[in-house]
Amino acid sequence: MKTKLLLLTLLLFSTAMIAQVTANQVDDFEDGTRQSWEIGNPVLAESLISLPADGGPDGAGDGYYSFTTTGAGNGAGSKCLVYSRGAQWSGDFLAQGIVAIKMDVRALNDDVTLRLGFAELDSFQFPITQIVTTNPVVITAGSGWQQVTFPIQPSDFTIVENSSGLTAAQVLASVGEMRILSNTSLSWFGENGLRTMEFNDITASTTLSTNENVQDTTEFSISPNPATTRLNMNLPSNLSNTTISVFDVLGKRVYSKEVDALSTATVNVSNWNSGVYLVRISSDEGTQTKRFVKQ
Ligand SMILES: [Ca+2]
Repeated sequence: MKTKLLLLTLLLFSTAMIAQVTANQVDDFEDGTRQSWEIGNPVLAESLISLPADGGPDGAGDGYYSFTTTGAGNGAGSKCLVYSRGAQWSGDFLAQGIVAIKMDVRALNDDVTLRLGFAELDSFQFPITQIVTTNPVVITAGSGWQQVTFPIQPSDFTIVENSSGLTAAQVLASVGEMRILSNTSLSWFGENGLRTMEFNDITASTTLSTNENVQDTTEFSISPNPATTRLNMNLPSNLSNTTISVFDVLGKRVYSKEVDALSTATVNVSNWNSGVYLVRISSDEGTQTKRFVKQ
């Protein structure tokens, strides 16, 4: 009896200590850790997961999370799937007003068909109702970093396993596990096959808009995008000490120019290699970054 009471006390204590999801939290992978994203085998994780310190969407100094499946079998690491259990992606997403999960994603060597999954767990940490986003987001291999938005209203989900009879809304109010998986079918599990999927800035967003950190009147714009010869930029009129910088996907700066007191700027890109670039506008008012594709 005493042992049971002690266990119960420990269980309650540890439950209270579990991190809870918070609106606008971000996993940016700048601290060199997996930030609770696992594949189910800590030893395999050491070889299948890497945490490069450079080469995220912002180039040099932007760390990210990279997972390559073993591509075969049924064990941990074989399927295109990572999960966070009993950590910062647990708790009540609805009460926090979180309506979307946003992240930067890159696929190497094969396309990924991304879905988000959420589950309520029982006291043994087993999932008892599992929901998965009905509409996947397909990331084409080799297309560079893409910012994706997963709406997570209850109606965005399909219940794929249900041993406790919960609704999607009930799961979202008591999440114990969140997962990111690639599967062309609606499934709680990832698909087999050799794939590398990479993540950055996994964000618990309270808005569905695709670019929340820039306001309309202070936003710069790029046209055309993609472009073959000219990159035209419209700059907000309120900026001072403005510098335009362009980086390639490896974080190498390929262009830089001070453009004070200009509302438009044009860069000749006809000699640039095809691919994805990041255009950064730095000024006294702050920094904005957008992706640009050279065809
Ligand atoms: Ca990062």
